[in-house]
Amino acid sequence: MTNLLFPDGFIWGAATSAYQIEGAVHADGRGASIWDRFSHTPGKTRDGHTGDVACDHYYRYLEDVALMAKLGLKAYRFSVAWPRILPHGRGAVNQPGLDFYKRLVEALLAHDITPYATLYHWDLPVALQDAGGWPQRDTAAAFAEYAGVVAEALGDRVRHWITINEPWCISFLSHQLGEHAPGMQDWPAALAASHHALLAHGMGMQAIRAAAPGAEVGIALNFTAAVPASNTPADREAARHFDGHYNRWFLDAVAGHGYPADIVADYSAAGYLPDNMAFVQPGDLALIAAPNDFFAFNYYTREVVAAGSQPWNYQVVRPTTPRTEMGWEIYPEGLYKILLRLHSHYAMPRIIISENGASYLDPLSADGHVHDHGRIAYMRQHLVACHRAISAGVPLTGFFYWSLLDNFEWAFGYHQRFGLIHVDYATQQRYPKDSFLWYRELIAGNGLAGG
Ligand code: IFM
Repeated sequence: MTNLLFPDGFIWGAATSAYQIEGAVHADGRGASIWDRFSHTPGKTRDGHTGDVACDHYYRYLEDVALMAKLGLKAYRFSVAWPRILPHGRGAVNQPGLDFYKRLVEALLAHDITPYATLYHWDLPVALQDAGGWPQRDTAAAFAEYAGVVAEALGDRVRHWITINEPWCISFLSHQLGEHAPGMQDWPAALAASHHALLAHGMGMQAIRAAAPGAEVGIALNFTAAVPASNTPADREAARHFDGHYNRWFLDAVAGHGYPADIVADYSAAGYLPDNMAFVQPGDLALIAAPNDFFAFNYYTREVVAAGSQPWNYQVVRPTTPRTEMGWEIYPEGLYKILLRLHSHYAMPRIIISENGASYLDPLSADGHVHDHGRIAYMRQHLVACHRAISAGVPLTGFFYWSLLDNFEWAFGYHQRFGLIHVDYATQQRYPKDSFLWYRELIAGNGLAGG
């Protein structure tokens, strides 16, 4: 039996993002984002699903905060929708948009739930996309303006900020693979976007700290553990590249090591850097590497990679191990290893897991229950990995389950369910799942004795 007691004051949280839950896309002066446009473009999301209504959280936030209180959450990570605040991306501030987040934060504080506000979780205002979007350097400057506006308005009540969520997704998933908005397939644009998303983080941190002195700020990177399919030099070379592309590209830059030279060389050899990293201007790397108050990351799975004809042509191998509904392998060992690596190699002084969770489609029973044993097992295994890491000296201080509610899972629409709370989208009724009750017990006991 594993003893799963966590350090006193451990931050037990849950996370969501604006476009995935809020709905109300035309309410109170909100502008359009690239996800409004993308999801309304035929063929981009499963069954043409959009976030137009989502979980209707914009109107039901009080009910949702009451559920958070029932769960005993210590902290809630939400994102602010940039187009609610600056409908055209820059310039005139839309006060009703700010007021919504003020009301949300007040409700959280009234229940002793610490707000963690993410400023960018992928809903770029379309006006900025039309001016070039993330491949354009100016988007980072626009982000810093926006960050300053929000921090100025909420900074007396919100002390914890995450600038940018998952820059890998913002750049490569969205500009090279084309699976997310804006749906581009262009390596040089994706690489420029990756740099500008990190630059936005650096500039945004400055803006937040200027507007809200004493605020604690970080970025949320997403990591995928990379494991070679065999011990052959060629497979290990493929895993090196995969790890560099998904993880080190962002991590090394944020940690002050600059972009990894081996990956720059791989991208150059592949012809992906025609301008030879000209997007990196003097001073950028120092801005990107400015110390964060905490280091946050999201973890879900690993990939097993085998050699291709070149490191960047690696192949993903699919072992027949258990997977979640997303098809993502359940691999808690990867979380443990990443935590140790952040500690031993990068000496991160304070670490937070800003997302970890699993999609399962367990049905709602006639009596209003969802018996989501798979999710509970996933959570338990990943929390055991966290606990092992803490015992090994890793300064892990918080864990945010993804997600509080079932919600709009981007290109998968509503066909994936990550929530602790089942949402019946036809009625907008919320039903806490068994995992909600399990997590509630865990939070109340600050872990599980004999867990
Ligand atoms: O739903 C997403 C979230 O928006 C970002 N991180 C991964 C989650 C699951 O895919």
